[in-house]
Amino acid sequence: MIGAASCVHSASLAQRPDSLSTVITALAGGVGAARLLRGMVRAVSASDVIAVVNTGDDTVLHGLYISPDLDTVTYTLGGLNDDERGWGLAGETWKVMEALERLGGETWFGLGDQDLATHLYRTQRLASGAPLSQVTAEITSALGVGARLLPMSDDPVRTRLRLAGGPEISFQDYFVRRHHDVAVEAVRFDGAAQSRPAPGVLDALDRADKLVICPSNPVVSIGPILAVPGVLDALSARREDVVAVSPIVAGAALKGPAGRLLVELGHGSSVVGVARLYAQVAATLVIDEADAGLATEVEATGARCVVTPTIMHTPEHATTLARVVLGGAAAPASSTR
Ligand code: FO1
Repeated sequence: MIGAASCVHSASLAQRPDSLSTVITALAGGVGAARLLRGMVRAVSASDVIAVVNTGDDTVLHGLYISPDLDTVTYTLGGLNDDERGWGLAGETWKVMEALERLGGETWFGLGDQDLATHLYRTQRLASGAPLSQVTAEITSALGVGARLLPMSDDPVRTRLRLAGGPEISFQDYFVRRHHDVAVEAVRFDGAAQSRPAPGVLDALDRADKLVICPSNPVVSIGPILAVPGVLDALSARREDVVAVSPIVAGAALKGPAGRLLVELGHGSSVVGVARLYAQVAATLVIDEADAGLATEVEATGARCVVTPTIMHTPEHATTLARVVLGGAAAPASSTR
């Protein structure tokens, strides 16, 4: 496999002929994934896109079940998200948080007034016995999302981080409360071994024409999805059809702690470290032009390397990137959401 293909410039992929109705299954974390998925549903029919979304970040606060990555992807594909913040809803107000602060309640995790409706709805539906996958389908349908979003599992899987020389904490404690500004020595996915893929997940991996690993944190966003029994095997079996997009550009993550975590956990903060982490599951790694000098090292890991601009400043940039990632093999937009 090593050296089987030389480094490919994005233009040569984009010249491939289009084909109608190419089903794409993407593994997705939060903001970076949401942006690429928004590009995908502009590049192909939204109904041809399935996203398997990380739920390792999920948490219960104030008695409410919060599923941040599902909500970030849902709001972005529904055209409702706050683009600058990346998470939450555009035009959000924070009156409930202000009132909670006056009471001395916990406000380190910002829940906007409109966003709270999502968590209220989800919590009530889960309490009445509906699985997360069913509730997700209800929410995405109500918010006009054309793509199919699947939680990685209906069972609880929780990302836990052990701080260097310190305690083990929850993902949101690490990410939001401590601003991911603390050293981590280990990560584990509590409950993963007992979990089952949500209905439709393995089928989506088996049957997709193309599979994409979105530019999400390989350790704490994609890692939990791969930890659900059956997912790693299903993806490895499709390795030749899997394209991963590096979330690392010029040695650092554009957003969040991916760069820092990769270093702390011994993988190194470069596209080469990302290529090594995905060696078993992805035959192709898309890297940014800023990292073109590392393409040969990426290919030495056994991956085909595609060099292209990967920073999604605007939805148009995301659409261009999506077309490159899909190798031009997808139909032109029939949905422009
Ligand atoms: N991220 C923050 O940095 N601060 C917050 O207060 C915060 C609140 C929040 C509420 C709902 C939601 O769906 C997401 C929220 N996020 C917040 C984002 C989220 O915690 C992370 O971006 C993801 O878990 C990492 O992908």
